[in-house]
Amino acid sequence: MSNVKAARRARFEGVFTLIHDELITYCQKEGMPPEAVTWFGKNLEHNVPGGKLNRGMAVVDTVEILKGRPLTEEEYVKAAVLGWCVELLQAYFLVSDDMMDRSITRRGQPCWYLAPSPAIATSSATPASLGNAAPQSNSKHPLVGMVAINDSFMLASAIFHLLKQHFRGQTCYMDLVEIFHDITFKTEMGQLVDLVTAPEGVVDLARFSMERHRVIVTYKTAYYSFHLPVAIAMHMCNIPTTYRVRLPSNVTKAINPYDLTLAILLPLGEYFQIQDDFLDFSATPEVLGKIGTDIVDNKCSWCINKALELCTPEQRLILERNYGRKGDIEAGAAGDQDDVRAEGSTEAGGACERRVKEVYEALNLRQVYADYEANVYRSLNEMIDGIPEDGVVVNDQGNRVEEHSGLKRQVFRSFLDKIYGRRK
Ligand code: GPP
Ligand code: MG
Ligand code: MG
Ligand code: MG
Repeated sequence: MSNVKAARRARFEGVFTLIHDELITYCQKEGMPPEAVTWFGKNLEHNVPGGKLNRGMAVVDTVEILKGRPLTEEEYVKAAVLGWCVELLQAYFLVSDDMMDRSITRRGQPCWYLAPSPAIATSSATPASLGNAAPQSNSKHPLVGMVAINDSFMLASAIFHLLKQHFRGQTCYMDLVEIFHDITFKTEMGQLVDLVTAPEGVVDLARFSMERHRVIVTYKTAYYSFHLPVAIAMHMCNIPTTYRVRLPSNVTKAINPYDLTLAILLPLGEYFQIQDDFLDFSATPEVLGKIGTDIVDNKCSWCINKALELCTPEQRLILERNYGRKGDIEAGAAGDQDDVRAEGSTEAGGACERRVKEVYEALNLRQVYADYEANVYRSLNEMIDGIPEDGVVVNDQGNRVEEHSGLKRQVFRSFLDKIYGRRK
C-alpha cells in the first residue's frame, strides 16, 4: 500500500475510534451492564473495521470530488461518519449473511457467529488463523453463536443513532434516514431472492439464469455497495434532485443526478458482484480472506450460469450431479446425498466441488471472465464519458448557479478504477 493510501485509511480509521466510543458511551449511559457493553464493543471491533473499507472511504472521496476542494476538518468528520454508517450496514449484512451461508471465515478470521464468545474470551480462545478449522463450541470455549443475530441488529440500529447525533436538524437528515431504510429493504429483498433461488437440499440448475443472477446481484450488492455511498455523499452536499445544465452547444438539459448515478452504479455493482462470484471459485482463501462456498451452497453465481451457457450435455450432467453438494457422492442418487452442511462443520468443499471446478476449468472460465471484464470495463467507461460535465449548472432562467457544479465523472471513475482487475 502506498504511503498516501495508508494515510488516507488511517485518517478514516481515526473516525471509527470516535463512533466506537460514542456508541459505547451511549450504551453505558443507558445503564447496560458491563458484560453487555464489552460484548457490544467486541461486536463492533470484530465486524466493522477489518475490511477493505472501499464503501466507507468512497463517501469521503465523493464528497471531496463534489465539493472540488479539500474538506475542512468538520466536513471530513461528517463525511467519514456517513462512511462508517455504510460500513456498519455492511457489517450487519455480513454477520447475518455468514450465518445464512454457513460460511467459516471472513476477512481472515472466524465469522462472528463462530468466534469465541466475548463473555469468556481468554488468551487461549484466540481466533483460529485462516485456513485452520474455526473454533468449535465446547463447554470450555463457547462461541458467539445465535447471539450474532441480535448483534447484527445492533450494528444496523447504530447507524440511525449516529445519523441522529451527527445530522439531526440539517437539510439532508430525512433524506439520509430514508435512503438507509430504502436500501436496507432492497438489500434484504436481494438476499431473499439469493436464498430462495438456492434452497438447501434442492439442487435444480433450471432455476438459474443470467437474468435471475442480475436481479440478485443488483439488489443484494449494487444498491448498498455502490449507489448508497455516492447518494449519501450527494445528499450531504445538498445536490438537488433536478438541475439544468447548459452545454457548450448552448443546449440546456434537465438532469436528475440521482437517477443518473443509479444508471451507472447499478451496472458497476453488478460487475463487482460478478468479480466476487468469480473470485469465490478462482482465488485462494489466503488471498481472499474467506473460503468460497458458492458451489457447495448451490448459489446462482455468475460462474455456474456461464458454465450452463457453454457446457456440453455431458458436462451439464456432471454439474447437475455435483453442484450444491458436499462430499464425494457423484454416483449416488440425489435423495441419498448429504448435501446440507452439518451444523458446526468447518469443512468446505470436497470431491463434488472439485468436479464442478474441473468443468469450469475445461470450459476455460478464467478466459471467459477476462473477456467479460475487458468488455464491461469498456462499456462502463463509455457510460461515464456520457455524463454532461462540460456544461454549467443553470437555474430556470438560464443563469449560472454557483452553489454546486453538478455531477463529476471522477466520482464514477474513482470507483471503477478501484475495483477493475481486483484479485481479492
Ligand atoms: C453477500 O453476498 C450478500 C450481502 C452482503 C447481502 C446480505 C444481505 C442481508 C440482508 C443479510 P455473498 O454471500 O455472495 O457474499 P460473500 O461471498 O462475501 O459471503
Ligand atoms: Mg455469503
Ligand atoms: Mg450470501
Ligand atoms: Mg460471494
